[in-house]
Amino acid sequence: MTDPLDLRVDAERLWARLEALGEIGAVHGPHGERGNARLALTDADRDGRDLVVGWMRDLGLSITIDAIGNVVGTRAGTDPDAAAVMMGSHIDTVRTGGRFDGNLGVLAGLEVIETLEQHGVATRRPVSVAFFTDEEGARFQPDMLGSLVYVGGMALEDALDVHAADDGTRLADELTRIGYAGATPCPAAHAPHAYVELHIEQGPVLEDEGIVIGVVTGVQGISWTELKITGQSAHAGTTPMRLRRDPGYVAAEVVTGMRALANAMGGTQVATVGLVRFEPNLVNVVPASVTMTVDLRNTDEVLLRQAESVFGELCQRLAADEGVTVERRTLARFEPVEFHQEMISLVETTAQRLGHTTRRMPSGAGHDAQMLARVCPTSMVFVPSVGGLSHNIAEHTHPEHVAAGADVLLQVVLARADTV
Ligand code: HGY
Ligand code: MN
Ligand code: MN
Repeated sequence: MTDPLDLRVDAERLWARLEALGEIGAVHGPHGERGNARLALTDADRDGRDLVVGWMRDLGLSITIDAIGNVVGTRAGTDPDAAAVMMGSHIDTVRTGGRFDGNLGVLAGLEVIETLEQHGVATRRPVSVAFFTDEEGARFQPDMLGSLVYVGGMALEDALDVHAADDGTRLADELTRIGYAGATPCPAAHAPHAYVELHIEQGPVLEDEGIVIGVVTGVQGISWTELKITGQSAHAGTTPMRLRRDPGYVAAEVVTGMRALANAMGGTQVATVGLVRFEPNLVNVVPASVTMTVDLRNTDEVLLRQAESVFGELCQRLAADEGVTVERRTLARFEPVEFHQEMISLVETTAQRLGHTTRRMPSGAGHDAQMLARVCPTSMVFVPSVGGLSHNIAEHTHPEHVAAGADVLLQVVLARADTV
C-alpha cells in the first residue's frame, strides 16, 4: 500500500472532468478560447450541478442538498462522530467565465476523494467536497451567497427573497425551478473540522514571479454598491446644456472618479464600474435614469472605508451640481478576512514538501473560503492563471499547475483527516 504521504492525484482524470464540466454552458471565442457561462440557478447551472452530483453518487458519497442549494458530498471516516475535513468551491460562473474559476476547487476535491478511495486509504474524519450556491453574485447579490447562508452570515429567508438585478427574478423561484431547493436545513448544523479550497489566482502575481503555489493568507475587503441616478429625460437636440439634468453625465463622472480614486490611493485599492444601464438608452434622448454598480476593494478595512467615503462625497457633489438624485443600495459588503495561521502554514509546508515554489499572498477575489473561515480553520491554495486572466473566456491554467494544486490539496486534507 502506498504511504499516504506519497499519494498523488490522477491528473488526467481530474483534467477530463474539468473538460467535461467545461462543456456545460460552453462559450467559444474567435481565437480558440473556451469559457463558461453558467450564471447561478440558470439551466446551465442546473446541468453542471447534475453532472457533479452524478460523479459524487458514482463515488458512493452521501450527498446533502440544503435549503439554499449548497451541495455537500461526504466520504465516511472511521469515526462517525468526527467533524469532516471539507474541500469545496463553486461551479456557477460569470457570463464570460473560464473553465477553472471555482470548478477547479470542486473537481479537485472530488479527485482527492477518488484517490483516497482508489488507494483504500481510510481516514478517521469524514472527508467532504462542497459546491456552494451563487458564489459569483453576478445574477443574485451578494457574492458568496450560498456559503454565507451556510455559515449563518445571512438569514435563509433573506437569501431566498433576493431578486436578480437584471430581470427581477426571485432566487427562491429559480432554486425550485432547477430542482435544488434542498431539504437539509441551513445554516449548517455542524461546522467542518477544517476547510481548504483550491482556486486559480485570477491575477498575475504567481505567473510573473514563476511561483507554482500561492499560500493564501486571507481575502481583501469587498464593497459593492448599486447607484440609481435619476435626472430628466429630454430631447437631445432642443435642450440647451444649461437646462439639462443628465444622469448619463453623472455616471461618466463616477466612472472616471473611481479610476482617479484608485490611482490616488494606490496600494491594493481597486475600483471597478462593471455595469451601466441607461434608460431609455436611445441615441436622441437625454437619459431619464442610469443604474450602475461600483466595486471597491482593499486589503485594509480602514482604507476601504476611506475609499467608500470619497465615493459617497463624489455622488453627493455630482447630484447637487447636475440636479439629479442618486440612490445608493449596498449589494455586498465584506470586511477583509485573515485565514487560520496553522492552516496557512500547513499549506506552505505541504507545498514545499512536494517540491513546489511558494509565496504567501492575500486573495484579490472573493471566495467561499472567506465565509467558512467564520466557523472553522480555513485556508486556500492558489495556482497560476495564464496572463493573470480570469472572468474572461480566455482563462487558463496549465495542466501541471492543476496537478500540483490538487496534490497539495490532497496532502493537506490527509494531514487534517487523520489516516488510520
Ligand atoms: O467577485 C469576486 O471576487 C468573486 O468572483 N465572486
Ligand atoms: Mn471563484
Ligand atoms: Mn469568479
